[in-house]
Amino acid sequence: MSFDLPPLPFARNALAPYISEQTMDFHYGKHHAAYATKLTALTEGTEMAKKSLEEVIALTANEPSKAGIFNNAAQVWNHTFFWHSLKPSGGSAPASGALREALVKAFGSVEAFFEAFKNAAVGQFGSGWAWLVAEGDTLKIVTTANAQTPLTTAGQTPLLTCDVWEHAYYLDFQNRRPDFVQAFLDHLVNWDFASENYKRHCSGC
Ligand code: MN3
Repeated sequence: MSFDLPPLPFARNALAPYISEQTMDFHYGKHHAAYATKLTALTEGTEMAKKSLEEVIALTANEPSKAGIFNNAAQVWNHTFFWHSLKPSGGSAPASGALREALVKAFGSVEAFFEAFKNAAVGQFGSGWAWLVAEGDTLKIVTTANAQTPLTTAGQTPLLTCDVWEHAYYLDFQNRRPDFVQAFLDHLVNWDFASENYKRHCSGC
């Protein structure tokens, strides 16, 4: 078994001008692909190769001797989750429904959520990720460094993520991470995906 690069849920040019085809060629075609290739090479012929991606992440998290496997496995998972967090002509916010209610309850208003998410994403020092997660009956914004993922935090269900590694935005925004995060919130967020994740979380409560 190998850890294949999952297909993109949209065409490589579908998110332009906010995420250009050139960025997708590098970010998906080179970075994401390389994590999958390295993970396959690192696990080939071992018990890990028979596990699911989620199992590999759980088995290697917080194990310094397995950091190479963890980093590549988590980055494969995080990137696949990120692509599904995006869609052409996305953004704004869910007009109605349980997730909108939960956002208002947790952050005061949808606008306040946007501001808090942007501040967290911009404030993540160096490479990492900004996430909207569900925990119990509330929502939280968390950031993770490098390949870290809320998947390994008991009780947290990731709903949505924004990749804030420089490779995610440098070709399109250079050093302007705040502009990239704003474009993500205004034009790219796939709220249908976040709502589905939230529904699954709530059915497990
Ligand atoms: Mn990335």
